[in-house]
Amino acid sequence: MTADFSFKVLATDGNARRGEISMPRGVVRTPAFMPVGTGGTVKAMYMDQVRGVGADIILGNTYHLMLRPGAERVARQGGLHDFARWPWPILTDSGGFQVMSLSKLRKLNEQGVTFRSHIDGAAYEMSPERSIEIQGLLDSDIQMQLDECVALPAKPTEIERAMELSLRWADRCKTAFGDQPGKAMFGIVQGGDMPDLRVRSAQALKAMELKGYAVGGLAVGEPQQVMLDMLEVTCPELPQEKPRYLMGVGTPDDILKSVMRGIDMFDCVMPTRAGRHGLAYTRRGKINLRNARHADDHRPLDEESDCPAARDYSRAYLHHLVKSQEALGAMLLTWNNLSYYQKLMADIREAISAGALTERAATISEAWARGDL
Ligand code: PRF
Repeated sequence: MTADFSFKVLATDGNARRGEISMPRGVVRTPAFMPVGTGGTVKAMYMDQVRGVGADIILGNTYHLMLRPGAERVARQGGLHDFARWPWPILTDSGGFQVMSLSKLRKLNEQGVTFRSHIDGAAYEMSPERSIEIQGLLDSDIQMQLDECVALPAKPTEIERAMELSLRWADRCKTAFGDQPGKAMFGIVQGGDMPDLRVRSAQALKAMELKGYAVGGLAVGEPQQVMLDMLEVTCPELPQEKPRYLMGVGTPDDILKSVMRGIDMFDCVMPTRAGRHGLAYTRRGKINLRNARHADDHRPLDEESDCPAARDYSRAYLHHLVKSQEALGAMLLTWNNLSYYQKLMADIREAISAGALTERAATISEAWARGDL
């Protein structure tokens, strides 16, 4: 642990990097998967369990926390780490993306966004400066610039307008954030599915000399190959010595392929949300515990896992919990899924150090393709 924020590449394998982000609250081993803790909780998980499966950092959301319980209230409670009892690093998203997908009556202009809460219809304003102020009140370790993400497909003029606006907002966020040793503000590359816009966005952000860079505006409706193509044009434009975060991605397959193109950090609701919907991730693919074929199956999800949820409970019991909508069903499956995701990341990191990522990726996807045991 260090007083400042720093990133070190420890090993590379092709374009994939294994590294370490150090900051006062802890070290993040990369490639990293950040469990989503939207409203100050990783749903259906105790923080002990989140830590126990190997998470070094979790994600929180400016949008949700500003609406409820409010950023100033979290600050009065000593910040998000104390409030939620997660003393390790937290990255917060800036709110722009969530405003666009969740709020009502949104209006966006140069100054920022005005919107109404999806909870009670109350009116709010968010500017780049206010987003950074809120992330500071939360005491977030890695803060994100306010950006505009357009869903794909979109018109080239729309994509370009949003990308340029996001660059101006990046500059304002950089000024608002100032110099905070031990913390970081990341810029977000936009540019939709247009390679030339992606390159321009990445180059302009690189010139701002930020402590890290995210790739946004992907996994928003385009085919996987388009996302991968965009990573192939974007990553080479970003500085080698800074962390790269692909926002809101993804499936295990998306993660493997994105790591191989140079991404270091990920977040996604998939393992937590799927867990609450009766879906289990395993080495042999996804298992839908709602299916009647599990009703008399005494086997655990994966007897070789070191996660109790995967190893110690029968599929018959998990099926029963899910069918009866018991809270414990969501809890056990979320635990299993986050454990699976963290194990995947640990395998990826180890394979990079061994210079064997391509082979390991093939082994992993062959096991998925073989299907359930
Ligand atoms: N911008 C922000 N948050 C995000 C995205 C984005 O483009 C995405 C897109 N996949 C997820 N979360 N600020």
